[in-house]
Amino acid sequence: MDTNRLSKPIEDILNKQVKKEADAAQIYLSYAIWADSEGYAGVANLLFRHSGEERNHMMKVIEYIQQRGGKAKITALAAPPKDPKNLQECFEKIFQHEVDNSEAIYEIVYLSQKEKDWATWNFGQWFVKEQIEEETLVMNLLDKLKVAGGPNATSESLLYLDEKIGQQEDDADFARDASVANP
Ligand code: OFO
Repeated sequence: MDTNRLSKPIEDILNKQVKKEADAAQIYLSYAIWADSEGYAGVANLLFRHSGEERNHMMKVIEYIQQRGGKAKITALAAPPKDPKNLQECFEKIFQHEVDNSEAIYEIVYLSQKEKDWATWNFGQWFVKEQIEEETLVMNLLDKLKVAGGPNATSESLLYLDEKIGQQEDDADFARDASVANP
């Protein structure tokens, strides 16, 4: 008896998302290493933690596929992007990445609506909400950098900004309480 409750297109798009989340974890990891090497310890801390969060997103999708009787697929990962030139480019690239990811989530929700797969539609809503938070998080980083002087920020203002971002750790509950159930 076939107990798979996911259609082939839904299972495929969810598996595409598994890879996207794994790729995202690699992107954040590579930018975190870049930030650390540049001396931005606060930014590196945030990005390292966020990499873990992306991996938890991947696990959440895998768990859902398995729970619905499908089969999650693990594939090769994309190479991470090359190092950014500066913090401005780092935050801009991350923002673009999050927007692209939101689009991918919307595609899942759209397809599930088209197929009347309300379980997947409901599952997708968690990610829709999460993407609002993630886009806001990066918009706030860009805003802070703008106030610090943007691409022309002085070393002093960047040092101050980095310290401030590093201090975000305690109120960043996404990182503090992260788990598969609560990524
Ligand atoms: Fe950056 O978010 Fe996953 O989905």
